[in-house]
Amino acid sequence: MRRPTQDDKFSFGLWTVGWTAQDQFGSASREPLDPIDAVHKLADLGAWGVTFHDDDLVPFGSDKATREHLLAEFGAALRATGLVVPMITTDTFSHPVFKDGALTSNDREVRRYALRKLLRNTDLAAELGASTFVMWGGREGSEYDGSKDVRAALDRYREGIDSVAGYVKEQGYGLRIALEPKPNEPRGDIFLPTVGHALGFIAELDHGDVVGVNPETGHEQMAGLNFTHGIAQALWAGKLFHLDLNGQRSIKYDQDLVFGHGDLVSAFFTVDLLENGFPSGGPRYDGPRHFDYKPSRTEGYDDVWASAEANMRMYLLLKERALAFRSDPDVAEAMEAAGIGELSQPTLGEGESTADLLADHPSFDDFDVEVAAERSYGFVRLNQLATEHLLGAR
Ligand code: GLT
Ligand code: MN
Ligand code: MN
Repeated sequence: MRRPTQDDKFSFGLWTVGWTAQDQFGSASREPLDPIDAVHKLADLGAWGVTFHDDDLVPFGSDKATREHLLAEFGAALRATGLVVPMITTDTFSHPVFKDGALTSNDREVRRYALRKLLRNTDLAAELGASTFVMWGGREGSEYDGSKDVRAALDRYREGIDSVAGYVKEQGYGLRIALEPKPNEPRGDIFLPTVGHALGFIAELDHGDVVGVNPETGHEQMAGLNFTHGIAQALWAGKLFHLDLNGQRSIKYDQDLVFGHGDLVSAFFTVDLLENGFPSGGPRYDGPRHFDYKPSRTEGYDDVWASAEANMRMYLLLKERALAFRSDPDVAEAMEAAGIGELSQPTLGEGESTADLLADHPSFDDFDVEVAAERSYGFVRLNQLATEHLLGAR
C-alpha cells in the first residue's frame, strides 16, 4: 500500500488521536497528548491537515498571554511540518455552562456567551487560513420534550447561525460554515439530528449561502440511515462543505471507529462516490478527507498512531478497489443492464407539459404494466461484482 500524500488531503482532529479515553464508566486510559507532538506525528504519517476545537489547543479559561503563547507555538509546528488547518471548530459542549446547550440554551446569558465564543473562534479560523468552520451542536437539544419550546429553540438556532454567518461575511473571511448533524449523545435528542434536518434548516437561514453540512459516517448510521445517500443529497444540493469519516456498527452509542471498521460495504460506496463521483457526473467533493474517530480505550500510544494510519490505509485501499470497480467492463455492462444510465433521462420530453403527458396514450392507457413488471434489473449481480471488487477477488 502506498504512503499517503498531500494530494490525498487526509486530515485529523486533535481531539481524535488526543482522546485520552475517559468515558462514562472509567477514567482516562492514556496520558494527555501535546498538540505539538500530534502535529509532528500526523505529518510523519503522511497527513495533510489538522483540525481542532478552540479548547483543544487553548484550555478553557486560559488568559490572553497563555493563549497567544500556545497559538504561536502551534503556528511554528505547522510551519515546521507543512501541515495545514483546513477546518476549525468550537467547543460549545464540554463546560457545564453549556449543559442545556449553547445557541439554544434556555438561558439567554449563556446564548450570548456562546455566540461570543463562536465569533472569537471565527477570527482564529480566518487567521489560520481555514476555509471551513464546523458547528456541531452537541448540547443543542433535550432529554425531556416538555423542557424545550422547539419553535423558539429553532428560532434561536437560526439567529445564532445567521449571526455567525453574517459576521464571517462582514469580515470578508471567506469561511464557510458546516453544520454537523447527530441524532443523540450527549443529549437525549439533538436538534438537527440528520443531514436531511440540517439541509431543511439551512433553507430557512438569511445567510444560508455560506452554510452547508459536515456529515459524519457514524452519526447518520446511529439513526439507521445511509451515510452515502446523505452525502449524496448534500452534494446534489451544493451543501457538502466538509465530512467526518469514521466507522459505526449499527444503531448504538457513537462508536467513532476507524473508517471502514464499521459498515465496510457502506464505506466502499462512500469512497466510490467521493473518488468516482455520480455515474451521471455532476457535483464532486474535493474537500478534506477528514477522520473523526476515537482510538479505542484499549490502545496505548503506539497503537493510537497505528490506528491513525489505519484510517488512511482503509481509505486508500477502498479507493483502489472503487477505481477497479468502475473500470471493470463487466461492471459497466451490469450497470447498463440495471438501467442506471436511464435514470438520467428526464421523465418528460423536452418541452413536454403535463397536458401533453395526459394526452400520451402509450404512457398510460396503452402501457402494459404486466410486461414492464417483468423486467429484471440485475441489482444483485451488480452488488456481487461490487463486493468481489471490495474483497479484491477481481
Ligand atoms: C465531538 C464530536 C464530533 C464533532 C466534533 C466537532 S466534537 O468530538 O463527537 O463528532 O465532529 O465539534
Ligand atoms: Mn464529527
Ligand atoms: Mn461521532
